[in-house]
Amino acid sequence: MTSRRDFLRTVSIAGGAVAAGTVSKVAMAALPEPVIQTAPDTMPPLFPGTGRPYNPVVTLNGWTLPWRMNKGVKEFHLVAEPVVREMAPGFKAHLWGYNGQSPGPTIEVVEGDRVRIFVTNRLPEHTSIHWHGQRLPNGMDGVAGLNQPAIPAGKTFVYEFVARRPGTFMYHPHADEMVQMAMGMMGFWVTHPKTKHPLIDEVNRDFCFLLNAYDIDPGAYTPKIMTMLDFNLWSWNSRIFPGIDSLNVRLNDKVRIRVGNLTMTNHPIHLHGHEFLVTGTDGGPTPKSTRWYEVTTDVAVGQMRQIEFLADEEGDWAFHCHKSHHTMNAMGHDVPTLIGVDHRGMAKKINKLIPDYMVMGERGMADMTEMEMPIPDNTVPMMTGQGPFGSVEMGGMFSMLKVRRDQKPGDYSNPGWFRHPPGTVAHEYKGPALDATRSKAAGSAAMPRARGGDVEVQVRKPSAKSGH
Ligand SMILES: [Cu+2]
Repeated sequence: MTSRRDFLRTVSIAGGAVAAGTVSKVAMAALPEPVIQTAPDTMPPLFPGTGRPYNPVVTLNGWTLPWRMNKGVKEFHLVAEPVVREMAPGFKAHLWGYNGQSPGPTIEVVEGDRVRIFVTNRLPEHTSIHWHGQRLPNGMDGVAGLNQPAIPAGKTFVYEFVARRPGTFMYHPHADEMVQMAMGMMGFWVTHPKTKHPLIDEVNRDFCFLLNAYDIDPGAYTPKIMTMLDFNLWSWNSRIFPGIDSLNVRLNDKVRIRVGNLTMTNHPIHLHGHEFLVTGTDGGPTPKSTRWYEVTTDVAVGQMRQIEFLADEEGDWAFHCHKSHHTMNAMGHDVPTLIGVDHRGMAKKINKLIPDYMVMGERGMADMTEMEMPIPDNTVPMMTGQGPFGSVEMGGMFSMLKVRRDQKPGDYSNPGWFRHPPGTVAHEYKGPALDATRSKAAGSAAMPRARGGDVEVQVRKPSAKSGH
């Protein structure tokens, strides 16, 4: 039996695409050697060595799959397999993915390319791949049972079609889908336009990532696959803050960000400091007449959105999902609200009963980092990240757009923290204090009530497991 090491060669993608001319006829008739990448770093863009030229994307904490040209056909080899993904430093998850990672590598092709994708199944169960959003022959659509037999464990299937329209796409299994997507099987696909497209602008930086979610108990490694809505890890490309790389750009770069959502809920993606246009959806580039400026765009389940903006404000700008519980990491959220309750000394008393108890709404989530609450091994704190001014109190779907005057073109490295010009940072007011007098009108309604005195609601609703 050949070992995995013999079969799969680990190749750095920095070397670029495999050139067709260097491979013999016999080799071209064989399966393309699968390229495996296990590092969770954001890899530099893969410039095409063969085929039509295009401006490549950068996959956040991910990479692009090299191909080989075989008589004019772009051949890729995806290997569906169990992987170990570092979701953040100190926290590894046992997921399923492709070619060493979850999500799988980004596939980049050009409009009009004939594409042949070999899919080898090294999972313990059958699978298939659906090419989400593509125009293709019905038998290539990848719904197991409907369009093709499922790919049995150990077998390789071939998909082949022409990438007919330019845009932002995804791929994922359409066999035992709930389990396989809960385990992290998905990937990004970009079809670049073959000529200048009236609705697709050229950009200096083109980023992409998938929204995905997991339910992994603190201290555990494997996602719970039966979870419907109450996931506890909200990730971008199976990474959680502070494990998500920042998007580093040069001042006045035109930037495109493509986002696909393969979680079970919607995510309002919010950018600070800039306004953007939604220039593309699942259906391709949006007509110019439909575009308006926004700072948040909702990406619903199964959707793709591409946003574009001019990065013309220097700084470290937050970029995150606007659902505040999606910028938290694993922890139970059945915690009573105690804001307004004088709980001085209470934490100590409760701690006698529940050792790790922490009061919320008094000191902010900074306690999580500063108190160093004991947490199980292989777990990241619920909210963390140390910024230049203290704890950022964030987790999950959070990153930064870093805009710098001196960031070199083509340089995607992290420039460090922004150096604020003097006098441009919010600071403490040190003048005389004012008595906080409460306005008589405070708390009144638009009209006086007909009768009855003040009523204060004292009820605490019973907690219920709810969706997100
Ligand atoms: Cu969200």
